[in-house]
Amino acid sequence: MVGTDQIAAAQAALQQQTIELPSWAFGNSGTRFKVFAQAGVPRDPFEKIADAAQVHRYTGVAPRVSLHIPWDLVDDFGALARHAEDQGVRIGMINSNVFQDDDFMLGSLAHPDPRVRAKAVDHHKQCIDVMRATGSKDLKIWLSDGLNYPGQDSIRARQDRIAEALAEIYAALDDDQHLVLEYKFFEPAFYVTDVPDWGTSLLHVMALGDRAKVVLDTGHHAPGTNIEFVVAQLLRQGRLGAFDFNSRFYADDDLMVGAADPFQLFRIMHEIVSAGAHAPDSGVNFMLDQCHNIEPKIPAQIRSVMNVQEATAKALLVDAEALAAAQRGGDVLGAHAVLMDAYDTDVRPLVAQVREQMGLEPNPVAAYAASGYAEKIVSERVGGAQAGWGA
Ligand code: RM4
Ligand code: MN
Repeated sequence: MVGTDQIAAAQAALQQQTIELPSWAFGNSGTRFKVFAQAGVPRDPFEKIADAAQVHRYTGVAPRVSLHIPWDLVDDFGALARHAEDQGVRIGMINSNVFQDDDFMLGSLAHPDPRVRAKAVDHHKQCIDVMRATGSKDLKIWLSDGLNYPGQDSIRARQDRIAEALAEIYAALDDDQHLVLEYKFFEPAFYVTDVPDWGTSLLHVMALGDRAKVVLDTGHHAPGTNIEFVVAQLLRQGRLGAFDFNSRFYADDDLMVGAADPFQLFRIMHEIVSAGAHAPDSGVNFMLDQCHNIEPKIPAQIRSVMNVQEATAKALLVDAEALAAAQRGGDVLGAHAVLMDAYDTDVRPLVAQVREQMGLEPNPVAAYAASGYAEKIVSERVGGAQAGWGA
């Protein structure tokens, strides 16, 4: 039975949990066919951070914003970091981008031409400079490298080139900075993706050192992949560095986390909570990697943060003792029932109470809507070029 102690402990843990926001969720985005413009969208990284700060203001648990370079390039990163602080947030991970330059058509760190590889490594060194200027401690790398046709390049040589380039990037980091390597099973390449799965990412980061870990983007797996199993394995190795949360129906859909399969999100959070990896000092950075193409962006981020909180709350309500006893006794249905009891709990009142404990409005969606911020940015942000993902 879940007692009042467990509920209080769950609420305390939820007050400590943080979820990082992606700057690119606030700019315009779209599909391969069309990037849709929304009124009031930020024109620059300063405005993106202002929007992200709204999400933190009403949820209380989203105090960091990831930047994407060069999308978020500014002349003075110190000023951007101070602006973030003024808004009550700070700069989180720095994401490199070696997938939008003509030079990278055949790859970046795996490219057959050493000149292009050097250019890709240099871009990462530029990102490390941004980290120094903003106080960010994490460099996040996702490579679009791969092959479309058998014979196009040597599969093995490309792994060697990636290993060599990553070692150079890792060596350029300061001692208190970390590198996280993201994997994705396909797209934009179709025949071979050079970092397609957690095994490949893990091999590369293990070769680098203790400050290198794996990023798990929930949308980057083949249909049917048991993501909580991957989570368990990476946690066992101490190599789960970060999550990119989102939802998928088909491929890398980048929809709101918990929208497509809330039960999967619960199962993931159950693995996290049972390993204690939800604790703020666990070294796992929980962040969103989403695009809001047809829905308003700030409310969509608020909703996403709430979805992660609710899945975490349910995981925190699992009766761990009863579960362990049922598992030891081989009670298949009893063990399953313990988990389902937690999943079937309506945790919305519990999470609303957490917000009140933190001095916030219980309903962040309603509080944001009532604030008038959405109308304000539509009327104020006239002129200039809206930020977009540059596709
Ligand atoms: C990639 C990957 C990265 C993200 C970019 C925008 O598919 O998920 O994490 O930075 O998209
Ligand atoms: Mn991602």
